[in-house]
This record gives sequence, C-alpha cells and structure tokens, in this order.
Amino acid sequence: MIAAGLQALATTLDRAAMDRTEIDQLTPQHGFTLAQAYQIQHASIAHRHQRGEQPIGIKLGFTSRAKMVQMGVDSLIWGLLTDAMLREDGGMVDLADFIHPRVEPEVCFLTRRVIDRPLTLLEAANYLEAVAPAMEIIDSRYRNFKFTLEDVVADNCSSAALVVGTFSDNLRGLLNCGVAMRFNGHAVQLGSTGAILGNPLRSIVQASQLLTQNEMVLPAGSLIMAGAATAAEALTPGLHVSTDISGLGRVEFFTA
Ligand code: OOG
Repeated sequence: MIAAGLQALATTLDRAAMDRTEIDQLTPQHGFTLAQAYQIQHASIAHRHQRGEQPIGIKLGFTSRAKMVQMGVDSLIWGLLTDAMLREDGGMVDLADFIHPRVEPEVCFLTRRVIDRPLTLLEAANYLEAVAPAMEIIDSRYRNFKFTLEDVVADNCSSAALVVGTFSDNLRGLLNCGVAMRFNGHAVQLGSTGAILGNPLRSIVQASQLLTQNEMVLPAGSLIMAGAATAAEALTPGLHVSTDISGLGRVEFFTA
C-alpha cells in the first residue's frame, strides 16, 4: 500500500476515535502489513500532536496470556500515549468519551533516564524512577471490539485513557504481587503482576528493543504502561472501579 493510502487510514482511525464511532476492520478491505500498521498508528497519533496533545510515553499490549487468550492475538504490541488520555486517580470518568470502553489493571513505570538502546533485565530498574498501580481504559475503534493484529496496531492498540496511582520506588519487588480489580467492591479480576511477561520489568526490556528497532528515543520522565495483568472488563455508568496491587497500593475512579 502506498503512503497516501496509509495516511487516509490513519485519518479514518483518528476521526473514529474523536467522533466515538465504531468502524469496520480495515484489513479485510485494505490488507496492510504489520510494519505498515505501525506507520498508520504513528500517522494517526501525529494528528493528535498537531492538535496540541503532548506525548507522555508508551504502552505495551498482550504482555499477559490472559489478554492474548481474551482477544485471540498472540504477539506483543505497543502504542503511543498522549496527555489527553490521562484521567485523575479518584476522579470521574465520563463514558460518553468512548465507544465501548473496557478497563484492565496494569503497572505503570516512570523513566529516570533516556532510553535509546536495548536494555537487559538487569539494567531495566536503573532506568526507572518509580512504579505505580494503574488502569488502562481501552476502546477499540472496531465494531464489536474484534480485530486482527494489524488492525489493532493501526488503532494504537485500542488506547483510550489511563489512570495512574501514586508512584513509589518499589521497583524490585514486582515479581509476584497480588492484583485485584473491583467494581463497586466486588472482585471482577484477580491476578498477579507475574502474569506480565513473568516480571513487569521485562516490559522495559521489550519497550527498549521496540523503540530501538523503530529508531525512537524515549525521554526521561516518560510513562511506560506494562500491559494488563488480567483480561479486561466492560465499563458501565455508576461504577466505582478500583485496582489494588500488593506493595504498590490502590488506584481508582468512578464512571458516569
Ligand atoms: C488491545 C490492547 C491490549 C493490553 O494491556 O494487553 C492491551 C485490546 O485488547 O484491545 O492494552
């Protein structure tokens, strides 16, 4: 597919996100490669930057078996985060901002040093300032939340919003922390941080490799969302949504 075609698909996805309207999957009609899907993703996020949104970091997806099984996809993916996606810890999230939002429990890292080369697992913690419990709100722009790997990558990996809790420096205690996501106090997903690549610090290693392959540099002070520890849950209005991660604390929001 030629560059103009990729640009047109990027505009279609950006509009679907801005207008909160679902669209048909793109690959059946337009058939693009994974490398082209990332070009579409970057062109689509460039529209956001042109509107004044600031880059704040990156997210990884499908870093846990639970998520791969839920969505029928088996490769790690990554997307770009902007400041307009941030929601307040403890605040109200208006579901009118989304098409068919789902929430998933994650850990979020804050980087301390620029990441400009592939890191080893031993090095990863030295590049980090802090870690926080977090939740990601995903909102596929595709009808019925159904997609191929190429489709979801082009759609910035379903990124829609994120809520980040309080940062701490507990960076080396993340191997097997209990994760409990609750709706109105009832557990809806239970898991462990170990579900994220066996050790969430591996998401830093993966992120550093992906960035280097794409000749991108992640500035110090960036966020890295490590990917969901459990399957995602559909959001409805009137919920108090909380995630507790042992050793990291709680992150929460309300839906309207
Ligand atoms: C794609 C995004 C997956 C994760 O944490 O695994 C993801 C999706 O499920 O729509 O963000």
